[in-house]
Amino acid sequence: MGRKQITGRDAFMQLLVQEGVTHVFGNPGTTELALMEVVPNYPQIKYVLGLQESIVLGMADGFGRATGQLSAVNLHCTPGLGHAMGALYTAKFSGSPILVTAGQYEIGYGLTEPLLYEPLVRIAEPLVKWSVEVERAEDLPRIVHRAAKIALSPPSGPVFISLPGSVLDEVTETELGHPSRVESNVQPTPAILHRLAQRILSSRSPAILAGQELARHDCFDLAGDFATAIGAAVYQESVAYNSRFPTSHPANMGEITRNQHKARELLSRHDLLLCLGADLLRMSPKASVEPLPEGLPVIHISERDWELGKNYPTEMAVRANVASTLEALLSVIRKLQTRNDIDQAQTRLETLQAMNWTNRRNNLANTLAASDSKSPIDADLAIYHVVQALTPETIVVDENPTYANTLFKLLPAELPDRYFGLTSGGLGFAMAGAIGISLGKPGRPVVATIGDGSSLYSIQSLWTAAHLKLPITYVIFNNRSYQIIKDRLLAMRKTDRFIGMDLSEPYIDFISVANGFGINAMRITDASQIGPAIATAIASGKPSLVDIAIEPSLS
Ligand SMILES: Cc1ncc(C[n+]2csc(CCOP(=O)(O)OP(=O)(O)O)c2C)c(N)n1
Ligand SMILES: [Mg+2]
Repeated sequence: MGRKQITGRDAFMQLLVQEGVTHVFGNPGTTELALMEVVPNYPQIKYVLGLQESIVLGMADGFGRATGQLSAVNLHCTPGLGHAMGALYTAKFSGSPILVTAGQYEIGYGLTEPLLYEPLVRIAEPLVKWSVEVERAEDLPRIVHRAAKIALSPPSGPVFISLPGSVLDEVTETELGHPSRVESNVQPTPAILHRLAQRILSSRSPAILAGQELARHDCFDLAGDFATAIGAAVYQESVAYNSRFPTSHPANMGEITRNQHKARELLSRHDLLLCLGADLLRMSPKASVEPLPEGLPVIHISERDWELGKNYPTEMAVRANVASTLEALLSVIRKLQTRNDIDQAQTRLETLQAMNWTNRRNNLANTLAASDSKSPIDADLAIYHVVQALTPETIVVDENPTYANTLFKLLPAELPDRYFGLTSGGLGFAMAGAIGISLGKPGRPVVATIGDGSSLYSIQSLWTAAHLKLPITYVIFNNRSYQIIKDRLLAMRKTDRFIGMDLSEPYIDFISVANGFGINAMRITDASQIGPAIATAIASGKPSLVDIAIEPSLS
């Protein structure tokens, strides 16, 4: 494409097309009108309206997590960016490659401090990989291409571009250039692979911490073969960003958890920790012990260099693509393994099987299947019935603070895109994220299991799901409270004087709320109704909401 006269707004849209952007998630205001004027001229890009900016960003985050592809967001200047900040914080941890943009006043006019004005770059800056304001239309190609390159290069993540109206309306003569992609599928040198293999083979009881990058690089089979070859126990990293390792693998031992004492106890059984594309034990509240036993040697392979050697000494820290590294490493290990190594790995695997995920899942499922139903419904039993009703291709999006642990124990997850969960700890992702995930995985049913409290941070996402007629089933675990906060007040502060933790008086009528947004909804008070309700909702291919009356319990 040669030099040509073009407006800033057209240049911006054409650059998005060039960069492969298929979706712009937005919420428009006056400062976005220059873009809204030309959006209809680019039908290859779908504009997805969210009714609050945290939802807009959450949808883009879901899309990024489901596809790994670049998307764009267009927010309404200062208040819009402000609303989106919590969701931007979440997207930072999910690593979604998003070009976040906001409309800004004409360059210079902000000096008079009109309504809605504040410099935007410094607001977004702490949460993005690059934050910039475009000052001249002729800079748009360089800025958009650079921003896309930064967003997509590992560690991927959101970037921010402030778009002043005067730049979008400027006519410029410029070349649009071309996208650049950083080839980051790198693996260690043969010498390093050899050292890694020898070190791993010297271990008598290795453990693997399986992390988000295994799903991102779609290498579950390979990771499974690797764990089998070395006879390692596999724990799933402490934050459930996504599915992290096939649950049916005999060495899958379940979640490492964010309980420092438990993680430490589990890891103390091992003489080497292999952290594969995972965070090394990202925790939540403080505890009296470190989750990593002192002196436990660590090998960490990750493309996110910030995570390497971050909190703990690491014997071998390798910045590389986890999939190609495991592939190369496995073949070196197979060459170096003695008969004795192979036998010992096999013996370790056999020992693990008695207590592996599958075994414990079967025990728990049998107990729950035999348990009596009561009303309101026991949460574990409700999760069991939801899980039993899922089809294999269903994607689960979860934001269920108290009950997520039961879900991990019961949900079979063989595929990297089976499950998407918490990334930052901030609530409000799942209602909106389910929409982005559904857009990114057309044809796949999505079931979003969400706490009543969590759902209300972004409940008007229901409208976008209805508007786009997406096959999403929202399942509300309705215990009429912020149960986890109550549990923690009791456990950590030894008091049960609960102020600000009940969602009753008035009772929130989710059926009316859902109906009001154009969504079919059903209230469930008996566990036996759960399976049929979920199955019907999934089969309908339409958005729906299932509100389950859950027994609030103080555990
Ligand atoms: C944005 C945000 N605000 C507040 C919190 C604190 N918080 C964590 S869990 C929780 C309660 C969630 O309630 P609900 O979804 O009903 O789950 P339950 O605890 O009842 O299982 C709250 C308020 C948070 N993590 N993020
Ligand atoms: Mg609740």
